[in-house]
Amino acid sequence: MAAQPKVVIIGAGIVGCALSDELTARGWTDVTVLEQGPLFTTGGSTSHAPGLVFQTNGSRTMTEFARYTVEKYSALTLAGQWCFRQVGGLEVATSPERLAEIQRRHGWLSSWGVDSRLLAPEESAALHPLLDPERILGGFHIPSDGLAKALRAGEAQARLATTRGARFLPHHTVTGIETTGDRVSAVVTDQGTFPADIVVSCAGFWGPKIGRMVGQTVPLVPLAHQYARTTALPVLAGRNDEHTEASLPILRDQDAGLYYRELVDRIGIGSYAHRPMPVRLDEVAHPRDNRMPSSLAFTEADFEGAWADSVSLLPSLSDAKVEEGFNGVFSFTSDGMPLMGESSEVRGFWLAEAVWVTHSAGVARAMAEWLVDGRPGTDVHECDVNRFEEVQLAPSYVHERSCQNFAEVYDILHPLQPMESPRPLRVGPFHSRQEALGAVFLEGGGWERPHWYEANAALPEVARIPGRGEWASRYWSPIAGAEALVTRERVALYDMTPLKRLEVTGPEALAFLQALTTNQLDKPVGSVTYSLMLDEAGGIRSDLTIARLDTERFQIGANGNLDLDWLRRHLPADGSVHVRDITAGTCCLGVWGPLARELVQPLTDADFSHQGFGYFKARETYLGDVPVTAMRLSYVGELGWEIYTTADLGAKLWDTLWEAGQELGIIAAGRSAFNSLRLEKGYRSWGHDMTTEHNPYEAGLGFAVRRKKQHFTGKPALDGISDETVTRRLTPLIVRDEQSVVLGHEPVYVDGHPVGYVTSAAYGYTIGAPIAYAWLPARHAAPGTPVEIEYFGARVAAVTAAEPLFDPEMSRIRR
Ligand code: FAD
Ligand code: THG
Repeated sequence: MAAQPKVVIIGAGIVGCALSDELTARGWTDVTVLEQGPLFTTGGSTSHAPGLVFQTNGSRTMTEFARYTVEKYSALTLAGQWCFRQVGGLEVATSPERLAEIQRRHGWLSSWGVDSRLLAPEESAALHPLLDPERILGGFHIPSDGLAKALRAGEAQARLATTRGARFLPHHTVTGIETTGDRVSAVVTDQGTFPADIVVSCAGFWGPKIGRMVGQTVPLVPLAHQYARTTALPVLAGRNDEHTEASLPILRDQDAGLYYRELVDRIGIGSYAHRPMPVRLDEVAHPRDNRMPSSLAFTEADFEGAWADSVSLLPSLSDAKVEEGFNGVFSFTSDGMPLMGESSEVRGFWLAEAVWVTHSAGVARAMAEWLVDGRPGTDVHECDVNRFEEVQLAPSYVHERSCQNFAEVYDILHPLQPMESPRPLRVGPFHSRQEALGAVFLEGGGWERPHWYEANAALPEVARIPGRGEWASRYWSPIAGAEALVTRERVALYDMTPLKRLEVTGPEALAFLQALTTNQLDKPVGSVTYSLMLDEAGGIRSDLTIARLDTERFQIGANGNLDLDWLRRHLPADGSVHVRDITAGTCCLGVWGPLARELVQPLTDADFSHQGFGYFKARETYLGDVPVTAMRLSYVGELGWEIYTTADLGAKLWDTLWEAGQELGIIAAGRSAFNSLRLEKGYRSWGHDMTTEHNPYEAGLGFAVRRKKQHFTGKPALDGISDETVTRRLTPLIVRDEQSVVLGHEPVYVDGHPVGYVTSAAYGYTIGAPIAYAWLPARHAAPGTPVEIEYFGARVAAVTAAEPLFDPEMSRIRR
């Protein structure tokens, strides 16, 4: 590829326009934007977006995307007209649950560094005088939110790009994409063919259709969403003119599924309070049909409830009526996040879809960084198009989950709240045993995962478990605490089947893994190594366990599909290394606790003593009738093994261990206990505690980096970085009040100022205190520093601690 690749962007909606600007600003100026409709009212979703930009999001990445969009569009004009008007954003609570929720949301914004404040009903009505203060319990004000003029912002960015060499070609419908080998080579339109080194599909809800041209699944669903405009309101007369449009804050009543903005002297109302209305792509109009593809006929009956709720919240609406409305189409995904990145199958085919106006500039910036610099400057693992498990790409799954996501878009969602349907999808071979023990399953990655077992309700330890607040009690039981204690006292079985397992084989397997990870893997067969995958900039892409099971065969314990994707992308072309996902055909039980050896040793001829089977060692042997791979490691920080076998023998493995464990008081334990135990030991969870935005030293994982190794991805970027030089640290906090168990994403204050945020949290049953891990500036990370965590609007006292919080001598594991 030339230094200046030929880029073709499909779609001139706000995302395509923003990307053309971000790319050309970085010096990639050979950019062609192909658009089937006219410019810039193309007929896509952008043509209709009322442009509300609310920055609040539980995802730090999404808030950062929105924050940058606000910053960028505030500085843009088109022919002297504004592209962003910072009228502020106001969310109101009409129920006690929502009142608590806006406190939580205020916490997120404080964590992510955006100013906001909570308001009393009268203060809310003072900001937005159309509000009936009697109808609300409180408000949440984000002064930097506002209104984007989506079409103007798009065109303004397109013009900037054009001055740098980009060209925009309207009335060009993309009909095909040509490939040479596994790379894109050209984009075919009804007006001719355009050679391309890189194709970026910014086709909005048409994404799946473009994806099909190269065999790429694009898991989004176009859904209609109602938007209506009222007749003129006397109370708004004279407030705004055609130029200013609006001065009141944008407003959301999420309990009712509604949002509002001013339109000079009218109100625009958007509703999510109707049935999901999925739209079939083959029924969508083409711009040449003289119909707006993204605007469907208004179905009045669906709006009736919305109107009644609107009049109740904003009583002056009773003088008005709906003047016109439409059902506007845009994209939804199964997890509510955008789709970004490069196809894993077709090199050079990228996409940026299911992106709101709100996040458009931030997404475009990250895409341009990714393309030009090789990595996005913001962590995008939640948005990466390759994040899904295969089962999550089934058309029926995508359809149902995306419709569900529409229904839940404004709902109050607990971080542990699982999807209800389609379930069950993935069940391991232990499932019937777990059901018999009263497992309470939550779902993750399509897997049914026990969180605790009702069969353990009779354990005497249950009575020792302290209670906790309402929110933290959801998807929790004191039984989980008893399971954690029994793990530390006796022995427990943990289902590790959902842990992603990859097999790497071939003559160059060692060299391949050495080059991609930080730790020394050139060890004898039977060694297990904890190692990090870094990106080129030294950011942590994943943390892995890598077992050398044979000279040319390794088994990796991974964090998700992105690990598989990353390994595949780096495979040598000569076929000397193979990577295979073996998760589905295998299963795993963690057997952990002080009695683990007493349990396992009698089942095998192999020597499971400390001398015979050392820590972080692996061996293939038999437990009873079952051929197993045993690895001596423990994410819960106890003596024991991960025992792997093939799926067909899983039930036999369970029964073998279960029967042998009866006299030792064995229990089955779930993920709730698991998470608590790992936090006591200070074991990180990738994606929660650290991401590509953090280097190993900041994350406290410098011990897994062998700087002496000749080369590994990210090594040069670590030059000059060490434990001593880092400016922020992942830090354990001990919460002083035993009942205050936080959940993650809460802001941490020092001397009254937000300085960091919580990543993971749990009650530590062994240490007898709630634990929270948090990112803090290094100067506040020294053990013993008093801090406060904001939790549902209250400040909870905590103190930084030295880690690990439990068993720093490793006496439990190394014996
Ligand atoms: P689009 O604007 O749809 O652009 C995609 C482009 O690709 C289109 O122009 C299309 O013509 C072109 N294209 C497709 N196929 C081809 C092809 N084969 N060849 C050539 N060109 C092709 N978001 C917010 O942030 N805030 C809001 O308040 C908000 N309210 C909304 C209200 C309504 C009623 C609607 C419909 C959407 C709303 N959205 C809002 C969502 C927002 O509008 C979209 O998420 C956003 O505009 C998507 O931008 P895009 O560039 O990805 O897609
Ligand atoms: N088991 C296996 N693979 C995994 C995990 C697992 N891969 C993904 C994820 N979990 C990796 N996370 C960890 C975190 C910590 C440890 C193991 C996996 C661990 N650390 C010890 C410590 O920090 O003291 C030992 C490190 C060392 O000696 O290098 O055990 O749960 N199979």
